[in-house]
Amino acid sequence: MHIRAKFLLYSFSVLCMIWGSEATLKEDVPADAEVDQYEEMVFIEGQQFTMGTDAKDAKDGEAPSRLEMVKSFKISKYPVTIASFRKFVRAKKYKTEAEQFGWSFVLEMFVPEKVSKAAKDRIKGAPWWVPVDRAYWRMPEGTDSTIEGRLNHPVVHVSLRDARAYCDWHGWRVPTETEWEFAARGGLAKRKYPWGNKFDVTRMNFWQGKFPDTNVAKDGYKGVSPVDAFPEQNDYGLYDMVGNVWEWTSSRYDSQDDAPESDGTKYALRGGSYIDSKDGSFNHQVRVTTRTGNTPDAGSDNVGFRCAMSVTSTDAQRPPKGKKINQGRSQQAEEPRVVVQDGKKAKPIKPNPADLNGKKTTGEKKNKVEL
Ligand SMILES: [Ca+2]
Repeated sequence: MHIRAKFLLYSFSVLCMIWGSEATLKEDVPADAEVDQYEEMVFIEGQQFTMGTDAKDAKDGEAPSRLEMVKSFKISKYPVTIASFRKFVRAKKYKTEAEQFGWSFVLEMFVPEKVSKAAKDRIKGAPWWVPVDRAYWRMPEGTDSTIEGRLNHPVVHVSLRDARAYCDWHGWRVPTETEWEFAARGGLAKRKYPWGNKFDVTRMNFWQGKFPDTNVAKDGYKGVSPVDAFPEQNDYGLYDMVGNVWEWTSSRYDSQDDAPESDGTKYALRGGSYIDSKDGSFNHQVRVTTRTGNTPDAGSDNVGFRCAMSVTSTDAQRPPKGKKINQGRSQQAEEPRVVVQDGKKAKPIKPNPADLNGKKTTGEKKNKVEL
């Protein structure tokens, strides 16, 4: 081979090696407007606020109301999108827990009939959750499903550990439950929804009809919707806080159930999802205090997350909108206990999908599931 040709071939090889070695660095992932527009964070100035509710229909620890303190922080304007999560996966070659398990829960309505019929190990009391092989964020309904046309949807089938890994990559973290609720309230005190006390069908994705057989979807979506399908929900400019998908928080979930939690620590999820209801007649009533809990390896097609980051007073800037709020005492952060993954990747049955009130059914599925 001619020397010049050899040199060119060698140079090309070196360039490929350099490109390959750096392709996993965050800064080398190409900027993508479609991704970045949903990665904006909103500054929230800390203060004391009333968390929870004293409503008679409160459940799962929504009650009683109590005063809590929050330090100033930033929180994602939108739930993390599929596009953003894909960027993270490409950069880190990350495998979610759902991929490691080899399956995840999908609502039966979206499962192909032959897959649904073949599925075993349904959850007693919640048979509409189908364990679908190979369902994960990139194939939300399992084999042959795709994220094409859904890049602006919230990423789903993600565990708390997956959420932490994503947020860590950005230098962010998963919000505490207190931060999440304070952000959702949008500067309003003791209101039922992020925008006030009046239910508004045009502002969130929830289930309309008789669950699980009828889904009239007057809100335009039978399943998960884009993160900006509905207007911003409060004066902080936050989208999709209630409805669409549950969101992980970093806070421990202490059920009102007195039973000892010997089967795994649970963490709080907030916001409700597309299978939840206006009045709580099935699943959960979607409102600003709605909560459930699950173990950190859980995931299903109605669970996502957003990120947060701590800020100091010198970072102070006003929220883009909202009421003037006063700086309060610092809050004791609700950082979770560190949970070490046990390395068991192939559990026959994962923890529950969302909307099971934090009650876990085992692989035998003999436990009563309360909805
Ligand atoms: Ca809907």
